[in-house]
Amino acid sequence: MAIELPPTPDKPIPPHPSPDGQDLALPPGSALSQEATRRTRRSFIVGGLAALGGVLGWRYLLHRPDADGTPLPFRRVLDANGRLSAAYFRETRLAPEFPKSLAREPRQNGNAGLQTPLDAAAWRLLVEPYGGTTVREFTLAEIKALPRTEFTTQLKCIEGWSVVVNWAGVRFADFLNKYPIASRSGQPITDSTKPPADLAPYVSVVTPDEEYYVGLDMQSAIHPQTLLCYEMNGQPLTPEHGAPLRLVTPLKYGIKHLKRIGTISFTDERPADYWAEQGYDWDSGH
Ligand SMILES: Nc1nc2c(c(=O)[nH]1)N[C@H]1C(S)=C(S)[C@@H](COP(=O)(O)O)O[C@H]1N2
Ligand SMILES: [Mo]
Repeated sequence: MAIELPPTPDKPIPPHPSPDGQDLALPPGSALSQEATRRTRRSFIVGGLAALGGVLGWRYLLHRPDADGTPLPFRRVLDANGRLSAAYFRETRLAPEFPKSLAREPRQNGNAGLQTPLDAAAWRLLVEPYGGTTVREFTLAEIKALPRTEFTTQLKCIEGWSVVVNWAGVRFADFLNKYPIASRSGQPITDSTKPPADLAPYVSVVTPDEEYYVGLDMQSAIHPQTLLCYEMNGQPLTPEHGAPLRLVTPLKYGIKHLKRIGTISFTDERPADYWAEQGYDWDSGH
């Protein structure tokens, strides 16, 4: 008997190793270092109890009820490890970078939101400040006036292909440092690992015609490799690759690299996302 399965996205490509020599120091006060402190204290207590309990205690541990096939106390440690690695990824993980000489032209993939001809002179980036009502307008020249960041990373499409591409633009975090419109208090982002407490939790990015739209969690949006990108492989973006401004966020699949940004807004709830609505993972990290 044939079982009809709903269409599902391709299996994600397994994560590749992070570059060597990363600084493993934990940012003080971060969720990660608090967890580490808590666990140190906890292991001290657990160590004392184990010494007291000896073999009897050990037997008790092994005969506690199972959770997912693992004795409960061990399952708790596994879960804590899971939380730790999630915190580590959020705070310090970088996509691997490649020599610029390996960069290639990616195929044009996906043209939702690119159907109308681009009027480059009339284009503006529109940003709705968090908790505000007055939309801010930015010209491409104003965006290019901000600090430039360039890197060469892999663009991975969820369909199963990838290509090394050199990107240049403005870090979204640098944009929010100069224009502090993502926190209610108007505080800038001076350090993406220590964002203001009242920063919006989500960012919505939409094409000018609203045909393509993606949502990002703020942690990903202010990651040091997330760009408002205006150049690909040393040339201004062409219309089919997202001129005049596109998103680049290399820890996520290509579906999040929205081409031809129209409006950016900040939200309390997960914003609508074109491919998430088709059943793909909302985060789409790899
Ligand atoms: N506006 C818009 N942006 C988009 C898409 C789209 O259909 N419309 N497709 C996405 C997908 S699935 C991929 S893989 C990348 C591909 O970028 P490229 O065409 O520059 O290679 O663009 C992303 N950005
Ligand atoms: Mo894609």
